[in-house]
Amino acid sequence: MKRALISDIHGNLEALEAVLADIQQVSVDEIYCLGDIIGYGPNPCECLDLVIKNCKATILGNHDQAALFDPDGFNPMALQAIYWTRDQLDNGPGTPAMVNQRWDFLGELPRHLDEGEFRFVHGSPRDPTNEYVFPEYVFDQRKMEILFGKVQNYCFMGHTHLPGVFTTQCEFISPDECDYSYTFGREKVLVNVGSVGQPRDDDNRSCYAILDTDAKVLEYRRVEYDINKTSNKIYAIADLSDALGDRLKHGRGNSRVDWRCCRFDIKKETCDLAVTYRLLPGSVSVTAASRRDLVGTHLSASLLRSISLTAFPVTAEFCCD
Ligand SMILES: [Mn+2]
Repeated sequence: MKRALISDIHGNLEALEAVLADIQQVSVDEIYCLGDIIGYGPNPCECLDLVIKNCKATILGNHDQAALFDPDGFNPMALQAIYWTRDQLDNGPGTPAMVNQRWDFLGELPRHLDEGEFRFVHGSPRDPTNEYVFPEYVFDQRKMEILFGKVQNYCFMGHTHLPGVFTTQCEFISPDECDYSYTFGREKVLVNVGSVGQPRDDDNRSCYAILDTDAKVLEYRRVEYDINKTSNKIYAIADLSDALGDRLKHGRGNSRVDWRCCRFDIKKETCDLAVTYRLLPGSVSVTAASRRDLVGTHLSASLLRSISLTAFPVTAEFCCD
């Protein structure tokens, strides 16, 4: 069976329509959605309607959950967007029955789905809704062992918006590094399928994956969509920060130290002071005492206060994925 795995649509209708059109061309049997249908983007109702119509199974994402309940750990930009999204869901287009259908659909979403050797979650196999599995976690063998301990064979997830395959050898293999195709062996894998509506891996095209459950092959696909159309909608809505439109054009989340820089630096054990990290527009400059302080961390407000400023320059913004 061929199954398309989409995730992190985030109210981006143009991206979702482009991906659904691409899926139609490659003939899959069914579509699973791994959560975050809404939040950030300008068309939550329309995206929900398309997911309800097209997806055989859907998992609850943290933004879907935040629309239903009190948001937890959201920054001001994400918080304002989720309150606006709630308002859209309450007053959105369609009949009162459609409004109810959208809320009912969200309210009944499962947190995970297990089908034999396949597990589907939004965040991680340990905490299916909220935990991130970032590429740099491959540096933390103990953590990866715990996560793999929660998986029978193959686990599929979204949440970080960073597509790639984690192996039990503590590797992270991006789509580029496997030529967009990965064949499963007997080893367990954790697979991030990437984001349809807000890619963050420096490629602004929508990302999704097709899983052939018989051949045990995963194929990544990238799809172009009308980014300017979506961004302009965001710019026209006061409650959605312009930064949410800007980031679609760059295809990146701009809160974190680039893990590839960290990986490179760790191999060069003696070059702390020579490293310069990517500077991001409009971000807050900080420096850190050691590169080890930065690997695998979010630069949260508390971290910024606790770092002693000595060595190389690093830049970050506060964010909520
Ligand atoms: Mn997300």
